[in-house]
Amino acid sequence: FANASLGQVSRRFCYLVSGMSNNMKKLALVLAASAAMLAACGKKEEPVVAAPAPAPVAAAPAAAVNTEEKVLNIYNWPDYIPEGMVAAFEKESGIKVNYDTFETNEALQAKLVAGNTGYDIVVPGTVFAKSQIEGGLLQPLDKARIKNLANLDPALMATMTKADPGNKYLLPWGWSFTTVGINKTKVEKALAGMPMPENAWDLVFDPQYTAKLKSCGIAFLDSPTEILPAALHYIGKDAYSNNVEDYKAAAAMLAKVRKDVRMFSSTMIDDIAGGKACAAIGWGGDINIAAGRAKENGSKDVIEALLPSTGALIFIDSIALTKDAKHPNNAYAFIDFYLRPENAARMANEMTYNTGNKNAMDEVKPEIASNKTIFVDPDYMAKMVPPSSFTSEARAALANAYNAFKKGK
Ligand code: N2P
Repeated sequence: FANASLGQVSRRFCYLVSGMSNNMKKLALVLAASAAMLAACGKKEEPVVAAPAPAPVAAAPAAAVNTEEKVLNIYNWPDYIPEGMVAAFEKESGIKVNYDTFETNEALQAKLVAGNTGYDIVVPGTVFAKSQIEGGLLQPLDKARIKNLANLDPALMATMTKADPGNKYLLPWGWSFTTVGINKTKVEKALAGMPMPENAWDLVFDPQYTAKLKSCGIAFLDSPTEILPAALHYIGKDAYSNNVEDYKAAAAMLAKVRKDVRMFSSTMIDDIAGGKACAAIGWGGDINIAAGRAKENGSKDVIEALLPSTGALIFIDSIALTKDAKHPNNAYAFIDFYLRPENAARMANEMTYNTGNKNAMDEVKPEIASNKTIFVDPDYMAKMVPPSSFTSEARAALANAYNAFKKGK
């Protein structure tokens, strides 16, 4: 915490507790030592659990009886729900779910801004959700209708108040971090005796390494708001900077590695597992999925999500109701279903994503619970870059920087 402001410290502490609550022993220790800071985590927000928000106008008259057509339209990221979970909900509820996917926050943003999405539930990262709330694109949740809300980790909810003051609009779907993922076997071969860098970000941002790894394939997420924050962080700037000059500096750094980047993709699980890329800027959960898939396919290669010495970038993808959702009652039923501990445990076990469900740990497999890239250790959590948001000026600057980078200019 050496260089952190008090705000940063308490924010990081909230993350820290969020990570720890998955490990009750450690949590107990911290609680004892830091009761005052924990209280501060809770102070900024309204009570998370069962705080009845004002009922949305449309739903008020018929709260008890669900007269909606038995349909629910969900728009979520790919590879982000265990197999059969939608079918299980459909069977139990009689509600037919249409489940579509988007690959970047930018794509979801464009859809929401265009309006009439037809979707009831969407899952934006908090980095985008803040402005979507402010822009009236989402509607407040009627928390009285979500009884399993009590399963959610208050520390994670406190963290989310930065995007959603009072926790009125958003609930966590899944969280992880943007980092460097590698096929270690292939990377070591391509480096040909050159030692692995101390800071894993060097593998994708330092030409000394990228020049070697281009032979086995470097992949970047295809999203300005993923790559620029990582690049800014790498050059020692605020990952969510509002300074246009910082974006120019990041673009200059990126330009030096452009020729070594083989592909831009936001669904690179198969690319990594199948050997098209040996080093990637990707999402922790997806990299772990790739590792599992490679094993299933009989590969002996070791695929790993790395924990860079300077930290990775946390993201929290959040459940939200669109402003014009046609099936809010069905949406509440699905949200409550998703927040059951057994479903959160499946998200961890099968999708290697953390959901912030504090009552799921009993059902999480030991090999998942002990994976430090899924349930992050508190000391590493303190190094992570927490999510923030962008001004529209910064959005323009980062889109320009990204486009120039991708075009190779
Ligand atoms: C995709 C998970 C989305 C993470 N599998 C990025 N927000």
